[in-house]
Amino acid sequence: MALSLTLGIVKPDAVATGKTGKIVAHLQDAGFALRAARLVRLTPAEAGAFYAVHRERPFYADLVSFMTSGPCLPMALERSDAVGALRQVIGATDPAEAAPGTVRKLYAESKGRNAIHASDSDENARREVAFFFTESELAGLWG
Ligand code: IDP
Ligand code: MG
Repeated sequence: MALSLTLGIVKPDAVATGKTGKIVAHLQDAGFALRAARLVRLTPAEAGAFYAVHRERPFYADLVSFMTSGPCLPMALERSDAVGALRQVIGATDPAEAAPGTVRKLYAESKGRNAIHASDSDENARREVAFFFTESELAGLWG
């Protein structure tokens, strides 16, 4: 299958507890190449826009508060079937339900503070990668 890109984010809980390196290594061991990455402290407006699809959900305010609580690490990740593969590698939203060996089973604290984000479709991956990275940062990966 052709190579594709997806967006991952090491979330503020995992950055604050020093798990960034282990999570990046886990993703690389799973066949992902890191094509762009930057530590950022999101503003409430940025986090709110990124998660706008969830704005009617009861956890939205907590999610925006959590995602702005400290730096996070957005990453453009490349692999064959990148979107589907990253969802497999991160595991279920709630670490209590995540399969053994997944990033969330290994590193997440709770359903809200769950260590990592991953795009859920190719369309959203394109939007989310473009949310954080410019074309020049992506070095022509997407023509
Ligand atoms: P996903 O990250 O596995 O795609 P989504 O349903 O898209 O899960 O939710 C986005 C994020 O919102 C989750 O990763 C988690 O941080 C938070 N979240 C989702 N559901 C809940 C909940 O029931 N309680 C608290 N936080 C939640
Ligand atoms: Mg989601």
